[in-house]
Amino acid sequence: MTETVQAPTEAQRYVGGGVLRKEDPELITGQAQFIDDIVLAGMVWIAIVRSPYAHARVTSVDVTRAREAEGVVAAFSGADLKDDWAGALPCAWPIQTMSFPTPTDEDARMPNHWPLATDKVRFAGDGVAVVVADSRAAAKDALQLVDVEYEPLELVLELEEALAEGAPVIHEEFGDNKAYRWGLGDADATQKLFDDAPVTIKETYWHPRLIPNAIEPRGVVVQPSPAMGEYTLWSATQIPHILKIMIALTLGIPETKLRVIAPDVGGGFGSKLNVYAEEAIAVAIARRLGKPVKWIEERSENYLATIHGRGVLQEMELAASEEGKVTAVRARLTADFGAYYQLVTPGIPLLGAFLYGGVYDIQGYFFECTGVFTNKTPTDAYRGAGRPEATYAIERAMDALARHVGKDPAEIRRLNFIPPFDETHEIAAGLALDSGNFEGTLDKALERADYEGLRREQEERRQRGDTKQLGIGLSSYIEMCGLAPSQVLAALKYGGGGWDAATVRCHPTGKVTVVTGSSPHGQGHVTTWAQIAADELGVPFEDVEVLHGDTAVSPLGMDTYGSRSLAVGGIALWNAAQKIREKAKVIAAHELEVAAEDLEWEGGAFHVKGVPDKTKTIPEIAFSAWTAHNLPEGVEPGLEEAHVYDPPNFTFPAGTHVCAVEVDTETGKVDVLKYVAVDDCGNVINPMIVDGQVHGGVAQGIAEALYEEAIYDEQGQLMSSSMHSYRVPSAAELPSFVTDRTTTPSTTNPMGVKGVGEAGTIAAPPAVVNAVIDALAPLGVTDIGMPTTPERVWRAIADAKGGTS
Ligand code: MCN
Repeated sequence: MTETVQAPTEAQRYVGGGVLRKEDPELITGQAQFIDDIVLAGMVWIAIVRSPYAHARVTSVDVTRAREAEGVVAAFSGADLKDDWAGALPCAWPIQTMSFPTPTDEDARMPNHWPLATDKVRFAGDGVAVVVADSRAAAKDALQLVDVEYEPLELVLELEEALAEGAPVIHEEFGDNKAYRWGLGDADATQKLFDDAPVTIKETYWHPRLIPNAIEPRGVVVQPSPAMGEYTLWSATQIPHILKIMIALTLGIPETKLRVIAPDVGGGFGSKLNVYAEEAIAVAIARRLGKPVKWIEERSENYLATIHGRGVLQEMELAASEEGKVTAVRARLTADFGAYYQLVTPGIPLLGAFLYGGVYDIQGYFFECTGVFTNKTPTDAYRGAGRPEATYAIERAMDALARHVGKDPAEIRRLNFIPPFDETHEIAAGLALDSGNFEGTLDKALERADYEGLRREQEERRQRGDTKQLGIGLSSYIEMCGLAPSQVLAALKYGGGGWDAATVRCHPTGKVTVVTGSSPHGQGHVTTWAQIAADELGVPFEDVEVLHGDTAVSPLGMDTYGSRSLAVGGIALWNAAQKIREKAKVIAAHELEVAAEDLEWEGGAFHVKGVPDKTKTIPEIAFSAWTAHNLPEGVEPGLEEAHVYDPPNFTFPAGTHVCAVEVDTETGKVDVLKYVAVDDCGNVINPMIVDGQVHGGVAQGIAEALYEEAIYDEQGQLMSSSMHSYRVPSAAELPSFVTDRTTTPSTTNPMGVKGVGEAGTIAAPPAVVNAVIDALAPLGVTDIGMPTTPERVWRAIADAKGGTS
């Protein structure tokens, strides 16, 4: 696991430089091909009849009237399609209750999730029938002609009521609504540390349900080839490779007969890391009718039928000494899984399970999570997935501890940081961190934020009794990304591997094709992969073409999520490029009539040691390898290499974010005045892309802290069901972010890189909420729930004042 880390050298012309994104000209001139741009001859449209009830028995579904409507080609109920499925929709992470030193439940419960419900509906939006028509409008109009009779059932929406004795049961076969209970750590040893601690902190935090808002909603197009029994499925997905396997299994189609293409995809943020009912239904209809089928999600459907994120209740405890040195952390979660499992629903809490101790040097650790079914849209991965929850809990609790022992939030963090390390460091939760310098990120963030200046201004406002108070919030985070070593995934009961693949093809004309198993949907892999290949092969950046997202072109891959692509897929590419260099070196030595050991790679070419002008470049060798006129004995023609990389460990990016807010104590309005993000993602391939990733992530994190929340009424209807009522912030609500970096190369991989795709979303919520509480601490406010809307802030002030304001 200790490969030598290569920091970018001067000879590397592209890595580390702010190369402009190759993919942008196409995207910003309207030439990209998104799913809705795909139009096939003879194509029919589908639309889904969705339940208006959150919990009801389906007593009858009659599609007769819909079938007779103008433009309608067919209509099917869930029962009509029952035999089309070889299996239910997949859940790839069937968590079993694991043994740990407290009582355990039986194995995890795996409810069947059929593409269309037949017996009962379990959330408002659950599909019950599908209409097929020759236009989108005709399909949509005919939805009203499907006659469905429901027998409404009592419903459960809140976690506590779902777990209560005698609660209505969503999946009756299980007898109650508990999905699983899973734990980590030594409960007794941790309890002892709590018993011995002079200071303990116990806080409760709620992570609201969030609705992912990719700029492009989901969509599917299926082209069947009935004579061959073959299907091409285009989907606005993050995971074409995983989708292919899962659709093959759900529909009983041989995997060899299915090709999945992710065209240009307008963002996903985790919500397109899934296998959705509509994907399976579209293939089923294409198979039945032998016609191309299309479905495009509407934004309001996106709110109901695409997964939600978070929805987690946390009980967070710290044990500490009198001066605030933390000895133990205990976190207990209750997670709202919604009505069904989607692809990785049960695994989301586990992605944070190891990180509730944050960047702090603690001895005792205990985590447990209870997953709960409710009559709401299923939850699953949303940017950060499990890690924002962990970071929020520990960073809020550290501020609570600082207030308790009378220390500055920066001081309490310094007292507790794991000291800098550049070799593996094991933490109490059992992870082996790759490298870290947490205090380094704090120092830089405080300096960039002018922390002392901010504290001075805060004091002045307090002295003056200003109605607008200043608050300063810190968040020092760590995440595990680069998902993941396959063996670790096995231990966590995940159904797939964590490797990724790349192929490098050097063409005789000197051009290079990189085929990657990652599937970017906004992250810029076409650019950063080209930077890596250009430097490793000594070719111009412009000469590298990166292909992705089509299982016929890149058959091997594990796709893009968990900030894994660079640390896994990028390293696969790096390794494939090394294999090219190894083969090229043998050919170069042969042509230059020297031993391979006499060659050195310098400035993007092979040189004979001591004879600098005797050189061979990769494009020259690619041509020789193609003509094959003069190859050394045993060397095959052509210059193409592939590599599949399974990482030995996660990578652990970290950082400190500082947020300064102004809180209007009369109205409760919060304005973010300053936001400084200092992130450490190891060596950086493209600083501009990294900054962009941080910007987007921080915006989403601030949105969670201040604005966004899925709200249901007591009948289980989503009230925040459009962009009018679900508050996605725009640039106008956000300050200009200051981004900076420290560099602690990862020791896990040869490029020393760590992921960055989720850093901002993970770090921002506690930085913002800590700032809001910090502003109001002199008024006695110690807690405000997310999102900290003006109303919540105003009420917190009123409560602290004893109910008057
Ligand atoms: N990078 C770099 N140097 C580093 C780390 C990363 O130059 N040290 C570059 C990478 O080469 C890549 C980008 O930054 O071009 C992100 O890399 P990485 O951290 O490996 O993350 P992934 O590519 O695996 O992206 C997944 C991550 C996740 S999990 C979510 S959710 C998310 C995100 O990326 N969703 C996004 N960023 C998004 N950005 C956009 N525009 N749209 C989404 O849906």
